[in-house]
Amino acid sequence: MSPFLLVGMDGVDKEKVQRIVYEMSKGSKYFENEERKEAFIRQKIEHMRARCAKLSATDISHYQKVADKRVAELEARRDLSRTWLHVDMDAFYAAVETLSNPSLKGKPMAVGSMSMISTANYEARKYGVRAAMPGFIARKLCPELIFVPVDFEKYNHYSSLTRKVFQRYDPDFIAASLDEAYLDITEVCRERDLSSDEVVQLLIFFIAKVADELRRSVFEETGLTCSAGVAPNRLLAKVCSDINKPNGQFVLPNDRMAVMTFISSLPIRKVGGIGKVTEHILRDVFGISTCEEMLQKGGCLCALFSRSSADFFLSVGLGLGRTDASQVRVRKSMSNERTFSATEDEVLLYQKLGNWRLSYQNSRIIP
Ligand code: DCP
Ligand code: MG
Repeated sequence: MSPFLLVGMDGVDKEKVQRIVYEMSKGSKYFENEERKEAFIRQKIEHMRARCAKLSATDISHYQKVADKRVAELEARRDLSRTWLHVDMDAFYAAVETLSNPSLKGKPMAVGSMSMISTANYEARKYGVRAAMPGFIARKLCPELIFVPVDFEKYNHYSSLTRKVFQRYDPDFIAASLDEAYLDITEVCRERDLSSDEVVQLLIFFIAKVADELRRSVFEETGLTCSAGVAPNRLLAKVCSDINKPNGQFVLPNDRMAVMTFISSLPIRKVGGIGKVTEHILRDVFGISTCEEMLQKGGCLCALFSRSSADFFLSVGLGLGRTDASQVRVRKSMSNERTFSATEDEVLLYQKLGNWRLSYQNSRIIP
């Protein structure tokens, strides 16, 4: 899934969208809950600011040394030997629905219902319509919006067609969801005599050809477009696949300078794992809005966050991410998501949970 809620929403009148969303959700349970969450975050920010203000000069110098040491350790583990490709289908459910009903082409449409929509095509996004928005708000933003109900069987079918293509590039590709996957294309590049010794521009050119060919095969075999990002690790590949979406690609070569330049102005929210809350905290407590600033504020981050969180932030500042081979992964959990209209009916909720538990017990688990 894409981390950017606003992909395809350039040029949208954001103020108008915000006003309509505000007016239509004001007073609802959802709205009250959002307000509660915001109050909690504000409190957390105040608390962290107070902790920051209490740090003495000695504390600051101590944590700066801690940060410098961790940055050096992380840098020493930088791996530029692999080439990862992240592929993400464009407006997936909506594109599949348009394939089976071409009359939808060019018209604003959303997959879902008046209570909740799963995604919207790029025509609808121009009006501010997006995934996880109640359909009645979407209709207000775009009165001619067409609704199509979800059909998971269809999405599973098309997903398996895309996976047949991915498998040809990396038999151990990692499927992150129905519409996205990570492929280690190091071997494919090697077979084509592309090595990291090539001049960077040449390397970009040849890798782009591989990505282009993969996307073309997906289109030929499914009729659907996708976007791709290529980078030395999975975290960056995912960021890259969103840059030229839809139906585009971006290659970041396996070169430290290129990575550091890329990361220097990258807004932190573009990085998987940094959501709305973390973005808010990092901005309001530390004044961090780009990945590079994670390194500049490294001392404060080490002082206020746990070791694992601070390490994650510092590694983002260095443009590091996972490069390890995909292993056969054992399923550790299962989840299912359904959207209800507001209810306080406990009996109904327990009944639903019971039904799902039974259907899971009967389902086959493929690790
Ligand atoms: N999806 C969903 N609920 C969400 C987000 C997504 O049910 N909150 C479903 C519908 C999407 C599919 O998952 O079609 C893939 O999600 P993406 O985030 O990749 O969104 P799209 O593929 O629709 O659009 P794009 O990737 O072009 O931004
Ligand atoms: Mg997608």
